[in-house]
Amino acid sequence: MMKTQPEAMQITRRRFLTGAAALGGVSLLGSLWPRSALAEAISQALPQFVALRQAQKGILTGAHWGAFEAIVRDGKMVETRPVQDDPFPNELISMAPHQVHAPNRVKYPMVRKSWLEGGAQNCRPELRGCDEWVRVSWDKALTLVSNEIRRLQQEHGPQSIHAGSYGWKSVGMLHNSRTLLQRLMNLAGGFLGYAGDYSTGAAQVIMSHVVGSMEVYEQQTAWPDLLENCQLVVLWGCNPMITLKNSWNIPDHVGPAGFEALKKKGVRVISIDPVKSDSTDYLNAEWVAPRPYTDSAMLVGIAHTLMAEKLHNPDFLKTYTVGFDKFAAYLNGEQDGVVKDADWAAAICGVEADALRQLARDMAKSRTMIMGGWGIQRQHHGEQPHWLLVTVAAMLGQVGLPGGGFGFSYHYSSGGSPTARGGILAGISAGDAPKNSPTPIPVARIAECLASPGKTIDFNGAKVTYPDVKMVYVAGGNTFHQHQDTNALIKAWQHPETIVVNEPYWTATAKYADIVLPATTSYERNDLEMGGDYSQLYVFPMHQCVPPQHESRNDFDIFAGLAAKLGVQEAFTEGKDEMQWLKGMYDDMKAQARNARVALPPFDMFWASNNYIRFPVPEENKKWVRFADFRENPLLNPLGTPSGKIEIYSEAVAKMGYTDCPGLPGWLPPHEWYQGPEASKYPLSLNTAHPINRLHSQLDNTPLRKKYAVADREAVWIHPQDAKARGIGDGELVRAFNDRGQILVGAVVTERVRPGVVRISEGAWFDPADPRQEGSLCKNGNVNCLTFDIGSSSLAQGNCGQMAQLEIEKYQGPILNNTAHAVPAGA
Ligand SMILES: Nc1nc2c(c(=O)[nH]1)N[C@H]1C(S)=C(S)[C@@H](COP(=O)(O)OP(=O)(O)OC[C@H]3O[C@@H](n4cnc5c(=O)[nH]c(N)nc54)[C@H](O)[C@@H]3O)O[C@H]1N2
Ligand SMILES: Nc1nc2c(c(=O)[nH]1)N[C@H]1C(S)=C(S)[C@@H](COP(=O)(O)OP(=O)(O)OC[C@H]3O[C@@H](n4cnc5c(=O)[nH]c(N)nc54)[C@H](O)[C@@H]3O)O[C@H]1N2
Ligand SMILES: [Mo]
Repeated sequence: MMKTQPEAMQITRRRFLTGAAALGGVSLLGSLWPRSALAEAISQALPQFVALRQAQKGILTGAHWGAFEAIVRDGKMVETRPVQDDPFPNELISMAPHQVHAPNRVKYPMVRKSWLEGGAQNCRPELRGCDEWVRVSWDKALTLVSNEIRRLQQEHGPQSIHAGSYGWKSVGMLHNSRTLLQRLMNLAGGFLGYAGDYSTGAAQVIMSHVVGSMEVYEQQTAWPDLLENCQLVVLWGCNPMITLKNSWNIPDHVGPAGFEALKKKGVRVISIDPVKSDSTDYLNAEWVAPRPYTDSAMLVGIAHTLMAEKLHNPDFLKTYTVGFDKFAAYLNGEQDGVVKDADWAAAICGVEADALRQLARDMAKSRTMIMGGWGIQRQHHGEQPHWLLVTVAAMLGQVGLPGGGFGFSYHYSSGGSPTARGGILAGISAGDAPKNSPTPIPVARIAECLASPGKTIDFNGAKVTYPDVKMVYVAGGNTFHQHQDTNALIKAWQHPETIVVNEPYWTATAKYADIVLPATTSYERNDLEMGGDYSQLYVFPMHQCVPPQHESRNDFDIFAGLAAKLGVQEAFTEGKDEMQWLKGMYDDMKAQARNARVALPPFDMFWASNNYIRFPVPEENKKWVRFADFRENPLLNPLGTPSGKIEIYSEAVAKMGYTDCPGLPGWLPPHEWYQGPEASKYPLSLNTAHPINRLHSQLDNTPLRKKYAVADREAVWIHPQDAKARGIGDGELVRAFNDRGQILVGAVVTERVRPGVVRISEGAWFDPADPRQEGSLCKNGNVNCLTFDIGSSSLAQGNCGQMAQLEIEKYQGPILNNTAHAVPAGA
């Protein structure tokens, strides 16, 4: 990717730079050269400083969906252009103007009427979501919030304030709302935080026992190596062409480009998914559709075939793993008398036994990369599928070989994009937690924690007791979208005395708060962000495109304002303003880059040039193979497990004594599924994949919605057989329901789902027809009204958002307007 420059030219170009800097800094430079010329000149001097080759009309910034130039006219963002470097630009980028100028922005600080009148302790929490709103001044709002923080710290201690605030916020290393909230709370006396995340709750905990690291966020075998050596890709519950659209940082989109190359090369791909995904189409993959939530059984059956047909690699198992003997005994049914062969698996997973056997043979005869997605672990007993994927990969014996093994992040933030050589931006930190800070709760146990203070649960070998939470503070997350069993959440949400939400928009979480503080979008402030989560390939400036809209403020300024009221302003800001923070971050990154022998321009010049940095990628990193060092010398490079090897059997997990996650992986029937007792009433199995044209709930309030909404609601994909049996036609309104809730969705009748499966993507904003009524119909189709809220197991306590049994029927009730994106009365 990097063009190399002859040494002599580099020197003269560097000299040019020194001379230019000596002229006296940026403002002068800026006036001597137009911006584009400046960028061009620096680029020639420093090849890693990429000149934008487009007309330099736009303002360079970025988002989870990509880096782009924003075109601003008369103070309004009107258009966007992806940066030319982006190998796979993404339509979501075009929604930035709609984000800024959305009609449902929170315009002013607002307080719920009963909270304002009654105070925290007489706030009538049952009126959250249906009370009136009162506009207050910023000073009043900050006084109310800071007084509450002070009171609770004094009277109930830090465990009474839940400020974990899980969520995907916006990109930016300074204006990181969640970290800023935690920074304030640490200075104010501490807070209740969380452990884990919604993405990989089950997998990250079990993987640390099985392979000694979270694995899900590790760099993957590099794409160039994969393209050269891999003969078979198995996408296991993995839809990369969709999930790679967005990244935690600004995406480099090297992953989708990798898959494009894979397709061009004609590498065989098999997709194992109850839904025919866009990736299946794009990659011309063979589609194998198991019954939902039965992957563990399917994997056990495949493992049995490998063993029975002697397709496994005993040498690899002996040298690099522990516990295969116990697993073999499980497969042979030595304890329970049940032989878990392909026929046994087929009866559970609904894929024919011969197909399972063939899959095992194909994987064994080819250089195979098993790419595991994460939907399969966002389930009850979600620890098992990834543990079994590693076990099957270990039996195949290709772990650590070029192009083979398993990879759990090819579908996420472009894992496998080779690591660049340069510097890394460190963001603003949450600071040190005070000594008396409470033990964090598993992130997805929030509702149970709010509802059941004093209750003790298991968590990865430890016990966690829920404190009595009096305040919840959310900044950069959308609890009413992310969390399971929305109706139970609403009840739990009534327990705290005060709920504060910083938000750019009137999301359901904001509507269910007591105090809402209007936050800017990332396009209204200056920031810096890395491009490429795994590659660290780019440094992007995020230039402010438009002024803060309405009365919104940056989260940094909101928390600095609260810090001032709490007497900790100096510690919060360290006496630095926005640009001083950014310069500090840049300078640290630049020093690292210099140590890696990559020269960068001074900050002011970088900033003024409206340009970005692309670091060089060393050749050896393009050949990097995950676990190669372990394979080469397992004694010198052991894994971080107790044995130093892959643990097919984990003594540590076994010792915890959990029946819902024993020491050996296997098939454990889930809480709800098609063979469970609930299936007679609720025969359909839910699939809640991540949305194609959103990031979770983000962008639901933009015109992109027209692409997927059906009858102005979130879509439900139904197999023609299931639709016919219920008299449902394509495009019609459907009520989807179970004992936990009911939602309105629009039917897409399609053979892309396996019969018995319905797909409703996560992320539609919750919009109850009557917020005063328990279990009211959600008019927009928030799927979490239907999911259940239990932990994946006593081990990981991950969420189970990717499963539930339900029924659907044609909707024949009164016409209900969708008000999900409307502003509440008085706001
Ligand atoms: N059923 C089911 N549920 C799921 C999932 C599933 O597969 N199925 N997936 C789960 C997963 S993996 C995840 S990661 C979660 C995602 O859950 P969230 O991370 O909560 O989802 P987002 O929609 O990204 O919410 C981010 C919120 O931050 C706000 N925001 C953006 N920028 C800023 C800012 O600068 N300042 C402030 N104050 N706010 C800002 C946005 O407007 C938005 O409301 O959902 C989980 N929920
Ligand atoms: N466009 C877009 N990209 C995103 C996000 C987004 O919201 N939108 N979110 C980002 C985030 S935070 C995360 S965590 C990742 C999520 O990445 P993942 O968790 O991997 O994504 P999902 O869409 O939840 O699930 C991937 C696939 O698993 C399949 N699946 C579900 N249940 C089963 C099952 O029981 N068996 C099998 N075999 N397959 C099953 C689904 O049909 C889907 O095709 O994506 C990231 N990228
Ligand atoms: Mo996630």
